[in-house]
Amino acid sequence: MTRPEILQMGPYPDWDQEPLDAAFVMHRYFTAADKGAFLAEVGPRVRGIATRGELGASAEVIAACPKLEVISVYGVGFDAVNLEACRARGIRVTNTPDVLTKDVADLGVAMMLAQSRGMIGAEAWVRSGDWAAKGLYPLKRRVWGRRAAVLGLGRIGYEVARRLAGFEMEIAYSDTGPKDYATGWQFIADPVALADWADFYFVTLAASAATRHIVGRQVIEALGPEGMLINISRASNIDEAALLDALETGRLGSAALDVFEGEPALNPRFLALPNVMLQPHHASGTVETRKAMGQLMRDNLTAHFAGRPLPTPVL
Ligand code: 8YV
Repeated sequence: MTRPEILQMGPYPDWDQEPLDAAFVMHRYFTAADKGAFLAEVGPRVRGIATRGELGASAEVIAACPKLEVISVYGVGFDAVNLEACRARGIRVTNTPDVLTKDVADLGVAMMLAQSRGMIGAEAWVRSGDWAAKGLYPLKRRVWGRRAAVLGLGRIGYEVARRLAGFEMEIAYSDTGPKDYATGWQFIADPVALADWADFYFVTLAASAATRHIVGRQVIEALGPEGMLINISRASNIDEAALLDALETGRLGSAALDVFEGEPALNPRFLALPNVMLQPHHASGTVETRKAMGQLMRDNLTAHFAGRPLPTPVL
């Protein structure tokens, strides 16, 4: 049987690449110097795209593959896939939900703790000799007992909130409506009112055109000079220019971010700020989770080409 031809948008670990190469003809888009020429050459033969959450598949890439049947995303977020183009042509889309939920929640909570207690600066305080030279490290803010808001109580938001309950935090959330699985947590529909109430504000919302900049100047200023914003979703959920302005002027206390507009490049204004924690989009980045994501991404492709139901379809 001839192996289906797949356009691969970014690299995967060897434990995924080897089985992919065995089952399919993989065309590595990310290594092509001239991407236009590469697409023009292989696009007409491509039946599947293997991509990652943040890389997705643009309308242009999809249009260059007239025989495209399926796009398999290594990641839960599929906002970077042009769904309109897929719907118009009946192209199936799959993602990797559930397997990454708890690791993403863990990193969000870890960022809150590390940032609130100043752990990165504290490490530098020890290594630089400041501890011996200057004495006690400046006092930081407590986490337990304070108010945590979760914007988007889906799978990841729910796991964040469950973890925060273990820190005896007061929890409130916003979503499309109250959730029956949110017992003991307050529902505050309006994202601005939620920020007004909160000390810590977790953004755990699936990104779409409708949620773009849902965390804007009003939310950021309602959170205020003592508040902390934590983003483990997508950069597009936050108005980054408003965030930078507020961090620079102290209208927002601090932020802990795993995602950035235009990543892996990021706005250099972030680098000059002492009140922001910067992480390289690795909330799902554990060996265990990435292996499960790779397996599920491959299982979706295999099922499609074997004519079986897709394990985790989004379209
Ligand atoms: C990435 C993610 O896919 O799940 C998502 O939506 O953004 C991540 O898990 C991961 O960085 C691999 O590229």
